[in-house]
Amino acid sequence: MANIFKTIFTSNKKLNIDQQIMKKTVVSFFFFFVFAGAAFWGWKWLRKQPMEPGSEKNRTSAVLRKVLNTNEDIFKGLLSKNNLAKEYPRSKAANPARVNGYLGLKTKLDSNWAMNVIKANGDTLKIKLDDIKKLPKIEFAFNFKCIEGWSQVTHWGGVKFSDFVKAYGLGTESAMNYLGLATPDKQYYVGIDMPSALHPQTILCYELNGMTLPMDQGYPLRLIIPVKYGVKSLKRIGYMYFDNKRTPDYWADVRGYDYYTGL
Ligand SMILES: Nc1nc2c(c(=O)[nH]1)N[C@H]1C(S)=C(S)[C@@H](COP(=O)(O)O)O[C@H]1N2
Ligand SMILES: [Mo]
Repeated sequence: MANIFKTIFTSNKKLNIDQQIMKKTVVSFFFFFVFAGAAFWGWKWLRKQPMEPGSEKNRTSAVLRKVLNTNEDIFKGLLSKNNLAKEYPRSKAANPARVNGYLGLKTKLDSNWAMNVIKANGDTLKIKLDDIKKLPKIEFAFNFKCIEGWSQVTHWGGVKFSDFVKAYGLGTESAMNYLGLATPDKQYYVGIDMPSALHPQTILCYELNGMTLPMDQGYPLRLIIPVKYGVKSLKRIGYMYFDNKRTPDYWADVRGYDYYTGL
């Protein structure tokens, strides 16, 4: 045995086929054990690391959280205003469009609905759908993607969020780092980084396929944000607020999804 090791690793004669196979096998096993050992050791180390403060119940590893946050920081940097989501001919749009997600839609819609915009100084604006409709309207079709693994081309109409903040004098608010949206019953809520909210294709949307939004697709007003996965396109906006810290997010807080879910 010792002999054959000596032959295959130190001999400078050309090895025969059996010796070559033997050499490759030995080398492969060596690396296999080194990597398996490293993985096992790494896993034991990870298990011993402290949990993130405040996550006693759902036990989020502080180290893993740091990795996720670093990834998020890298990928949020990829967003740019010049980076438009591809638009499609409206004739390619699904009709009817698929419905997904009923969080925050189970409560009866108040016939007196208005969007509550909570300003930085605590004042609240109550904005009706008719007010929104007075602002310039844009329409486009794009490929809407859900993290559950489906996507479809859909055609939406509404007001650019960036036009909305200008029209309502929300300069101080839109200079903050994060936007927050919640349904009227607060059962569903999303947090969005401001650069993505101000992206030229992010709209406060009130039309689907050229018609009034269906109830289960967010009537009277929803967000459509093509630079993000569907989870961020909150249906039935009840509240809008702003913060320099991350605003709460149904899927990112507790449930541990990526906060930015950028595309
Ligand atoms: N209020 C509310 N908005 C929501 C959801 C939800 O459950 N409740 N689901 C989200 C998800 S995961 C997706 S994919 C899209 C689906 O939009 P659609 O029903 O118009 O296809 O809505 C998003 N907005
Ligand atoms: Mo989704």
